[in-house]
Amino acid sequence: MCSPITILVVCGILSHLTAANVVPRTQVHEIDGIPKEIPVDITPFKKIGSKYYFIEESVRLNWFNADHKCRQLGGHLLHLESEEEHEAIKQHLNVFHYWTDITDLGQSGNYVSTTTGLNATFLNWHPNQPDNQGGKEHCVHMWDINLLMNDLDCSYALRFVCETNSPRTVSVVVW
Ligand SMILES: *[C@@H]1O[C@H](CO)[C@@H](O)[C@H](O)[C@H]1NC(C)=O
Ligand SMILES: [Ca+2]
Repeated sequence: MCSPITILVVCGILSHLTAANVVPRTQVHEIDGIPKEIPVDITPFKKIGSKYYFIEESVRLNWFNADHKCRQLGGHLLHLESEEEHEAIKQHLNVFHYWTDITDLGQSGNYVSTTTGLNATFLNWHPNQPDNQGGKEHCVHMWDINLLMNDLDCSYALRFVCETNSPRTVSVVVW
């Protein structure tokens, strides 16, 4: 004899077993980037080379505010990693002053990337830089026609480039 409650429990188990017999098949794929056919809006970032950037051409900010603006957009200041990346981004820049994510505010002469919190690994200094002119140049920008690096007073208002993580696409197929 079953009480109504027992029957409910048994029926619950039976339906669970029945459902468990039909094991859905799943496959998970993870790929770099976003397939063209998937309409993902990544503005204001755009892909240049293999990374994603936002180039601020109209507003000029000091280094701290530029860093803040990039974070608000879900990114960080430009984090250059190679000569190849430097060449790619240069083609898209219109003037000769853009902040990067590098600073030696923590310890003069020790250039750190605020993206990684570690020593900057790619530094392509303009000739005779960094010179820490007047003892108050602690933020790094890309400068002059070749957009090479120079240390500059962090309070100067410059254009800047933000960068965001490269998107990855994860698909789950169930059938
Ligand atoms: C970072 O660079 C400084 C010299 O500029 C060096 O003293 C320090 O050990 C480096 N830190 C790491 C984690 O490599
Ligand atoms: Ca300088």
